[in-house]
Amino acid sequence: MTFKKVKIEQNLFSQNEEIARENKSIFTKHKILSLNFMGAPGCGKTSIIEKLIPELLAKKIYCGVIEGDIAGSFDSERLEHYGIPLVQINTGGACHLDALMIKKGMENLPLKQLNVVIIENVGNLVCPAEFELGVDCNITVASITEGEEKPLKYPLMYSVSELVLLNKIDLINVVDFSIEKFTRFLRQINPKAELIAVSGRTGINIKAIKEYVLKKMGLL
Ligand SMILES: Nc1nc2c(ncn2[C@@H]2O[C@H](COP(=O)(O)OP(=O)(O)OP(=O)(O)O)[C@@H](O)[C@H]2O)c(=O)[nH]1
Ligand SMILES: [Mg+2]
Repeated sequence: MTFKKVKIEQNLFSQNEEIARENKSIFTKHKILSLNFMGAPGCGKTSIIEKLIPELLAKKIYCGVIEGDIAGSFDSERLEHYGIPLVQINTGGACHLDALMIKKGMENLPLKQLNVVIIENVGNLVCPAEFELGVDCNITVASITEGEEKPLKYPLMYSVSELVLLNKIDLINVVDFSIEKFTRFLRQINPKAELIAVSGRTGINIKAIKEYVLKKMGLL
């Protein structure tokens, strides 16, 4: 019974990896930069995306978004006014997006017109990190209200990401949070990840995220 269960999981993961490779080649073919925003529920993924999109549009970088939620379309509704292509995926209970969901999402985006595809994964610090999607850049959003020790408690999430956004930095004077400690813990798990302290509310350092994206696109 236990053996059978493990075998099924291995098949699932290998099938996912195969589809993730297909996704990657579709993004590459269309010269699209794909970004996968992950993080705990409420860490500020949508808030950061809301602030980043107008920065990119101002540079004539056209974005499509795939929103992943267990249920509902609150986040898509928040982005609707930008008039950009949006796909809402409801996982119906699954705590992560998988490569097949992204493939289906891509089929519903006008890829020929896009430069960047932003994916907002389901709010969760565990499962999204286990499923490769075939993207160029995994991003973990951490918020200072979650505590400094999270990189050590959720190491996979922090180790698969090349960019970590430390959000809600506008609250630094009212939250008991040490940036030095967080950075030290992050470095134990992922010595290379870029770390940017940001605010999805006030816009602090959103321009630095834009610059990171431009660099990834070879435009800076
Ligand atoms: N003070 C402050 N509040 C923030 C910031 N970013 C987000 N919030 C607030 O945090 C709450 C959650 O923000 P969301 O952007 O919805 O978070 P999320 O990660 O997209 O949440 P899920 O999609 O549900 O996982 C909202 O009330 C935001 O206004 C920030 O930088 N500073
Ligand atoms: Mg959200």
